[in-house]
Amino acid sequence: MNTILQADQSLVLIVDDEPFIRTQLRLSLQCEGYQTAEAQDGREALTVFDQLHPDIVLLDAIMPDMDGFDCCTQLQSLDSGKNTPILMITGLEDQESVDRAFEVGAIDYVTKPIHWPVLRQRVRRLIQQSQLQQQLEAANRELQRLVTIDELTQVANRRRFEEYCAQEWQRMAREQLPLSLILCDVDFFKSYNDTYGHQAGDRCLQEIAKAIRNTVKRPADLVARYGGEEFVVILPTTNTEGAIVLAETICSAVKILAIPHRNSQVSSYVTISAGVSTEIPGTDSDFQAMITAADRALYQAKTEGRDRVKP
Ligand code: GH3
Ligand code: MG
Ligand code: MG
Ligand code: MG
Repeated sequence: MNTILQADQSLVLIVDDEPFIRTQLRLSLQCEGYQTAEAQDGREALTVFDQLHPDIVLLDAIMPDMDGFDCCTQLQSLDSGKNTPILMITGLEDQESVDRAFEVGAIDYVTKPIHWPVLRQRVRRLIQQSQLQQQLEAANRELQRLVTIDELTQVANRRRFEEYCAQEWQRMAREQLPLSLILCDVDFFKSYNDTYGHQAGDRCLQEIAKAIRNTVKRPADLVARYGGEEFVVILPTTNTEGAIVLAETICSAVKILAIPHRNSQVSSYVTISAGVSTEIPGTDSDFQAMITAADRALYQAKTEGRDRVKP
């Protein structure tokens, strides 16, 4: 194994059992400005790959111990290997070998003796394509984040809530299990803004969102910002009693943040009120009635004095 590491050049992993071919490839690639790493069989290639995460693998087919086909299969099964182009370089020209190389996931295939002008173009193109692919995937992830996450509080947004609620409504309908909803609203928040300013109001919402998120722990539960100072929690497979217990815990978690609110009429700290509703969904209905019920319960909590939970 021979490695030269520099910061900003693509790394090519050369895998071949013949030292002469490795040397020839190494020198040619280094002339082009690539970094190189080497392995002399499939097994060593897996180890080097795992350590160095190369940008491309040039893989010989026939090698002792683990051949190129098996090595290619194993690289493809690695999380970090799925997106790395593997170019097979081999003396085998029969149809079966070519077919097999593509079946195990090689992205391209060149035969020996190596025709260097062709190989250098292929290496360059494959690395460019793979980098472009990675940029696209990163942009896609960011887009997905932007359309589903509330920018201020970093919990799910209203759109994600509607989508997830519809999905879980159908799932609970199929399994005939209860779906619960907690709708939370900050008490006297208008006067909080009036007293401490809108920016302090924003920070307050961020802290409340974090407190709710830290309280809601099951992977299937979803916390979302429903509107201005309202948050909603979806609880699949949860009955009313369970939802009330969690709603009480959320209210306490917000209260013990001890965010001063000198103009609240119920406490010297920021508090929230919560409405809880539960349904065993039917396949022919939707979740709107459950939201209306939670909203009604929230209104009840407000009129009965705030800083409380109502089913
Ligand atoms: P109640 O106890 O009845 O809920 O009273 P309230 O004052 O909380 O209710 P109201 O609906 O009158 O006021 C809600 C306030 O929340 C008004 C609005 O300016 C504020 N608000 C909504 N979204 C945001 C936000 O993103 N940032 C800040 N700082 N304030 C917000
Ligand atoms: Mg060989
Ligand atoms: Mg409100
Ligand atoms: Mg409010």
